[in-house]
Amino acid sequence: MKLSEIQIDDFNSDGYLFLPKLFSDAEIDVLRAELPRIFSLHREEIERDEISEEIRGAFAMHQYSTTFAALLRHPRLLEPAHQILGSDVYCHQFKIITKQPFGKLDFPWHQDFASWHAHDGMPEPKAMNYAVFLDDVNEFNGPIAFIPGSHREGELASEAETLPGITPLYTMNAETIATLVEKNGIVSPKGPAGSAVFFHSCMAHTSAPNISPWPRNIVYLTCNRTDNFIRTPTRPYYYAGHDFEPIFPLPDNCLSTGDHVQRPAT
Ligand SMILES: O=C(O)CCC(=O)C(=O)O
Repeated sequence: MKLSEIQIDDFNSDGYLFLPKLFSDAEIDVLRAELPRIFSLHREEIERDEISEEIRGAFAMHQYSTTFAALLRHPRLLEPAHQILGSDVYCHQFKIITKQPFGKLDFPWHQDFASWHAHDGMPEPKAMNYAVFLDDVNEFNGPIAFIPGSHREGELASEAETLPGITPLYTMNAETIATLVEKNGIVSPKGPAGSAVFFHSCMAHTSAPNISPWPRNIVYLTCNRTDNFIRTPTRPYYYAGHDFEPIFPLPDNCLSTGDHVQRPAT
């Protein structure tokens, strides 16, 4: 799937692009059917709150789910990645962030590039996120929120903040966010399951806890340009990919052919 010039212009100006219903209900059903199995696995790639055991997310799902391995190479994500990043790309991170009904998980304001730069030695903000909603996302179940245009400021000041269970996140202070919001406001792309949002690695973003009875699962594929590979791969592979080989798209029907049918859990 190729993005139009207008879509690329919108992405360059706003720092994000929202694509309602990029994936069909049938495709989302195939992905969602995998979630109970994935979240029941006791592997280091599955992140749980140490006290409440609340699941926060699953990382590197392509290693233990053939269905998600197909999504990782889906042409509706990878072809736009090639267009926007202008090069071959590899997978820096692949994760499901889950917000369970009435769950506590939130994310303070941050730019992803700040953490990738500081932790992983990523030279430039030439990686970005291709996110797919696995559930309907509304104003109550913890949607992601952006400051449009904030990516044009480049990397801004941030401080490493320790959050339960994950490597410290480089978060932005209230003053920086207030200045950006004063200029550009806040938007929150919401929509039905199957919708996608692609966003720049310097996009300032956040998300609040889920105050609703509805789950909110979003998959994030982070693609990095192969020539922008990370220089200090010190974190585990599931936080920062150590395999810099380019990835290429599968056929468009890769989620509906049955080829992804699950192998037994490892
Ligand atoms: O899914 C979310 O609520 C936000 C996730 C996020 O910002 C991140 O993983 O960097």
